[in-house]
Amino acid sequence: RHMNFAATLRHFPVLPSCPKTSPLISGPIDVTVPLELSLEEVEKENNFVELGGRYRPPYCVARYRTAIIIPFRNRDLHLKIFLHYIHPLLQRQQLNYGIYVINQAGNYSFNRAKLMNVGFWEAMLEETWDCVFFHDVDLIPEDDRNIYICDDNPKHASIAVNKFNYILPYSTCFGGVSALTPSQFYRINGFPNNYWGWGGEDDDVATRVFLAGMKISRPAQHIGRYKMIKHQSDLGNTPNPKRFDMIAKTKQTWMKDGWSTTEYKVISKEYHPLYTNITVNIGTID
Ligand code: UDH
Ligand code: NGS
Repeated sequence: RHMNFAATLRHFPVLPSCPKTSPLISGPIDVTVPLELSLEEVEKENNFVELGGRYRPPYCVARYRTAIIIPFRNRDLHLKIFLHYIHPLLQRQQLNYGIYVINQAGNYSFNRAKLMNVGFWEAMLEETWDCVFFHDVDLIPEDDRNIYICDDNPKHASIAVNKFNYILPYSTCFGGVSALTPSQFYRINGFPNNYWGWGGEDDDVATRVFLAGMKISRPAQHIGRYKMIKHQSDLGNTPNPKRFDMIAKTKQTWMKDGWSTTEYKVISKEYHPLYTNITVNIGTID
């Protein structure tokens, strides 16, 4: 009887479709790093988010369903800042979304691309998402007109990062934040599984996009802006010395190695208030 308006609408049997363009979008966002904020406070800010980091607008039926996959190990501070900014932004975009943190178990060399494949599998097990965003945890979008939906071609979203003075470092760059529909993802056979350590895996994915006969789609320069949170270099993610040889051979490897050949073992799956945490054993190089 005393439910608020949004709660009343949630129980209303037929909701209207959300508008094509959300009226809640406002443009540039001032991103500062709120070091004082605790995770509990970030949870309180976001009390409309459902367990596991899931959300859908309470007052209209979302047109788009987007999963966010975050490759992760030992970046709790970044995750807290990311959640503080990403939840309100995705809600202003009126999306049905879910946040999946794919946490690599153990101290072996990090494998960002393989974690992306795992995240794709695990997210699709829960829901048939329209679009999957592959998202570094330390990149914070600075404009909410950068809509978290997919395009006709695989999308590279983080095109203007403060670290590179807001300029795309090279034309085939596909690192940081990218987005593919499931069918685009299948067409490129997902991400490579064998890039252990830093570098090159995103270039391999860009080559897959071209080999599969697609192009890279990008938002406008003034909209695809991101702030990268500064950090020390990680343990277990030193530059991979084999990466240059590997990216020269993508044409021979992409059909054999990809999402369909990803082997892993889920160690735990936890539904936290603002994200689903999936800890996985993805093995190690040989
Ligand atoms: N990541 C982790 N933990 C790690 C390593 C990476 O969570 O230990 C994730 C995280 O989501 C990060 C992403 O993988 O945003 C990419 O990591 P990265 O180290 O490739 O890129 P990042 O942008 O740092 O964080 C750039 C430093 C480049 C090092 C230069 C080596 N020559
Ligand atoms: C290229 C790397 C990419 C990387 C990009 C930007 O040189 O993996 O730099 O790096 N390719 C190779 O090493 C072959 S960044 O400074 O953002 O970490 O994404």
